[in-house]
Amino acid sequence: MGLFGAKQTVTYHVAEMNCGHCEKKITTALEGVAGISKVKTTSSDKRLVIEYKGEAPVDLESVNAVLEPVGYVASRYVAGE
Ligand SMILES: [Cu+2]
Repeated sequence: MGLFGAKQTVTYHVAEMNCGHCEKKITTALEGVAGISKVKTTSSDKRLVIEYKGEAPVDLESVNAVLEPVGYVASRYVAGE
């Protein structure tokens, strides 16, 4: 847990997340991965928010090891993009 139990999140961009079906597929793929406590996807802005448990955020490489087999690639998220 972070300080005072604050939620720790990391945000990524998933270019091919276009609809609710994609959201669900990505969420399902990432939920249950060690270190991930919650996944939130928003296709309207192609945003993937991962709530994690450990000290370090779940890195892009780990996320893509899970997403690429189901057809998606995550990248660094830039606000307002
Ligand atoms: Cu879709």
